[in-house]
Amino acid sequence: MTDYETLKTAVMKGRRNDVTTIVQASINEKEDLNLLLDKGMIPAMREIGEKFSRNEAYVPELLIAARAMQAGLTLIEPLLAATGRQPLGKVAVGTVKGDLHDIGKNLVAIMLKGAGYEVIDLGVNCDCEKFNEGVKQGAQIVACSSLLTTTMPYMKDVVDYFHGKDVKVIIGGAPVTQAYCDKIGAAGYSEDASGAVRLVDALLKSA
Ligand code: B1M
Repeated sequence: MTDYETLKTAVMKGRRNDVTTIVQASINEKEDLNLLLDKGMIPAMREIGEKFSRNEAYVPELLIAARAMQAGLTLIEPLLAATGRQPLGKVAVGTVKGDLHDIGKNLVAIMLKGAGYEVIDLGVNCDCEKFNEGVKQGAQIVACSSLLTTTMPYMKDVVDYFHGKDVKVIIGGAPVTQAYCDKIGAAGYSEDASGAVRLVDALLKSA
């Protein structure tokens, strides 16, 4: 029987091989894979994300935890798809037009996946039409990332593009602020990746 605390610690510490071994053993034993996610891996990513928000963990730790999480997910995902586990919701993430920075966006995507959301990763340099592709695939939320003061204004184009449509646009990235979010009428802003998870949780709960 899987020790979920051991699995959680292995993800948080970024011990990819340990995660793979534990997850594979659980699969071999035909254990409930939802429990692996709900009691081990997802709480691990949530906790490391919270530590990151409190400056108790840093980008490299987040990335190695994410890599360990991904190693486990790679084993579990096809099996879960076959059992029909429902994701909590669908989010399209992308870095806005003109901007090629993707490390923060990738962290947001990983944290959302880790929290149980289905993520459509649209990549970098996304224009409104590209974001709309995510919406056409069922995304209820569009999460835009920008790292440059020159690309940040494009977030308003995205907000305006989806105005009146049944989709919420949320924004983040180093130069972005809550004041900017309020100014352009986005549905929400978060400072970091775990904040993005909390924001999506709140927006989908209130929908
Ligand atoms: Co660039 N770059 N860069 N760069 N780069 C910055 C952003 C810069 C601040 C460096 C500097 O001058 N001090 C500066 C921007 C200045 C400004 O606009 N005010 C800059 C510049 C100028 C440029 C170029 C123009 C340089 C040039 O070519 N002359 C060029 C632009 C290219 C382009 O995009 N068109 C450029 C290129 C690059 C590299 C390709 C070399 C590389 C990117 C590699 C990659 O991403 N694959 C790069 C890097 C690495 C950086 C720095 C050093 C690090 C960015 C990073 O990854 N941070 C950066 C300086 C810095 O930030 N100290 C810099 C780590 C990451 C985890 O943080 O992305 O902020 P961040 O994401 C956070 C939060 O912001 C938030 O969550 C994440 C995790 O907590 N978040 C969201 C992000 N997106 C979110 C979306 C959400 C919610 C939260 O949705 C709801």
